Amino acid sequence: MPVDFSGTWNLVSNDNFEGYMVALGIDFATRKVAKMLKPQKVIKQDGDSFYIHTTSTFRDYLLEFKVGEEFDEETKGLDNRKCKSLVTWENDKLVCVQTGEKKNRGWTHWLEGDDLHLELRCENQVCRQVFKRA
Ligand code: YOG
Repeated sequence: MPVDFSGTWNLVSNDNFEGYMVALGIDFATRKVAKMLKPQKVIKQDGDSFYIHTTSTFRDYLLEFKVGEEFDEETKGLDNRKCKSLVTWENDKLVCVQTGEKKNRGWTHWLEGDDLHLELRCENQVCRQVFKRA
């Protein structure tokens, strides 16, 4: 049985989100608001097609992609950069590399027990988020 990330997930912990946002160049006032948020993720997975909608009271971000197919990503409402993104499977982990202005940018999703994990990387910063099913 392949791993299935589908569902509605609520953020329960968010380690070093501040460092990740600083690495992305997010200004102080925006960071102050953003770190108070408890985002929710709605994930729809159909084979290798993904829909990941991250929502909050402040901004939301929708990403749709197919595993193994590079796409143009514009991080609208986040840091507003353009990158070439590619998501691949590494065993049961979903790994995204976001090639662009920022070095070492990307993220990894995996399941651990009943929890959804997300590691967000930019330059030398790593943010670790954990979500539980809503
Ligand atoms: O997830 O790309 O699931 O896209 C990263 C926030 C905060 C806005 C959130 C809004 C980066 C202000 C998306 C937070 C900080 C701060 C809720 C992470 C930038 C700006 C949208 C992400 C992947 C994997 C799918």
